Amino acid sequence: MQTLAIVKPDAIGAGKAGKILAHLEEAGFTVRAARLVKLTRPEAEAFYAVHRERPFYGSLVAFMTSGPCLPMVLEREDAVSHLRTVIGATDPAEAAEGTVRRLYAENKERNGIHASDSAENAAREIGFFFPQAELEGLWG
Ligand code: FUP
Repeated sequence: MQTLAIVKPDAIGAGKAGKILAHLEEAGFTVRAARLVKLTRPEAEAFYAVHRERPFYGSLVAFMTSGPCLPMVLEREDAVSHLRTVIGATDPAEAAEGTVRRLYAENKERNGIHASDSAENAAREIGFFFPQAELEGLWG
């Protein structure tokens, strides 16, 4: 099973990408695809469209377009729910000890990493960043 993670601009800027990737690999995930990208405003708005009525939406879009981020396709058994456990709660201050957000993130907005929250969203979010042909070409 696959899911989508994004190492966010705060973690990339702080030089934490390598540590986060090692953490994810040690948690049993295989990296199936990855790419460093700088989201445009329309891309970030579309990715977080589900949150467009929330008060933090504008600030979240500004943050997500502030620098490069690293979307990646991760694979392991029970990938969606396992990755949610490994990254921890949205607010790093509330995230469990040893989780990616607790270890490497700053605050509720600059929270280091995104992970899909359902199998349906994982499929949609993987497709947002990685065309099927590109995924097949990497491993075929
Ligand atoms: P999560 O699934 O843990 O990433 O959290 P949500 O889907 O609830 O929120 C998506 C993103 O919105 C978070 F990663 C960070 C941002 N956010 C804020 O900036 N402020 C908030 O109060 C809640 C979320």
